[in-house]
Amino acid sequence: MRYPIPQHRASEIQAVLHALDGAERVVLTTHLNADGDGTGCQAALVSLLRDRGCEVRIINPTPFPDLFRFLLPDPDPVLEATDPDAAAWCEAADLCIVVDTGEVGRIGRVKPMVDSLPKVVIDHHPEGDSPIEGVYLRDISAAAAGELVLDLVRTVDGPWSRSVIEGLYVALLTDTGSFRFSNTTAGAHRAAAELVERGANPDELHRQVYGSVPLRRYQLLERTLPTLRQSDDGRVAWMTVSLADFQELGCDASDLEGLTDYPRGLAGVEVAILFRELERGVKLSFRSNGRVDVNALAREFDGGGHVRAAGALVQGSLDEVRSRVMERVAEGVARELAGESGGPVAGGEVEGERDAAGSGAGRER
Ligand SMILES: [Mn+2]
Repeated sequence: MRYPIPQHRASEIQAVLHALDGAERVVLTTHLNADGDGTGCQAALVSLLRDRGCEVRIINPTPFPDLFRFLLPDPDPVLEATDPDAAAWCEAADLCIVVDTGEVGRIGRVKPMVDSLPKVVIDHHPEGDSPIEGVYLRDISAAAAGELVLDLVRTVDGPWSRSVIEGLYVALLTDTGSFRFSNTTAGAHRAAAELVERGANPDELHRQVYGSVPLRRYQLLERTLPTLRQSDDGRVAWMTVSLADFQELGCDASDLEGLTDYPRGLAGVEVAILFRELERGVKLSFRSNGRVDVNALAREFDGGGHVRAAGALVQGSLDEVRSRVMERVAEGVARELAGESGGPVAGGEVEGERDAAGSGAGRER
């Protein structure tokens, strides 16, 4: 093996392999609004499980994203949860593998379909309030769930198929924000290096994932950038996406990707906020540059997430919500920086933000 698997992971991997033993029909699922990590892991796991003689279906709570379809092996393993056959397929299955979340609420409408199945959970988020019961491969120090799936595949030495190599590379690529977020560890680079050595093409995969921007995304930026503001003390910056612009341009949630980089990138900013006007209420996306725990800020509005990325859904008109939020955020930031014990807040990633409604509608990555 090119580099060792950490001991705590290795023992959990053995438990997962034990759970896979004898499984013949396996359902794979991930969180609402699947991202590159969830879908990349699924592509790899389909390949691994088929190699072991299993029949596999991917059944996700929201539609499988077109952007990541190229990762899947043939024949197409996706069965949409809205498909009338999905529940019946699950009923005859003998195992469910959940990737990139361990929270009951995050698998939405898939939950009742897989309730009675034994479960394996492969995740890199901290345990939440309502954990899924099952055999866990969890390590919050993993940059992506894909890093854990890679260790699983390394343990059994393959298959080193295109879906494994590209799926797991894309999982790492997307969850680390192209290897620049704070979760870009040596371990993430080692995992990526192994995948490149096995044939992943960084240039081509980056282009497939990030080089297909629709024009409307730049048009939305053109309309949104003029709303960029910075507080007098410079610590907070924010932008606003109006419902009218969003609808006129025919945008979807994926078009908001990267917008918070603009307020977050301003000199002196500790906290960036994106206000997104909805038909009912306002979606807040918080990002921290590392000194302020935005999970704590989001919790003040019944939201949550990670220390460096969090979200909330607030009822009220845009103007009213914005002034209320700015007031509380100014207080929160002042309090956090005053009480700072030195050093940046630990862990957390630009991933896993959730809103108070629990609908998962606000998830961006
Ligand atoms: Mn992830």
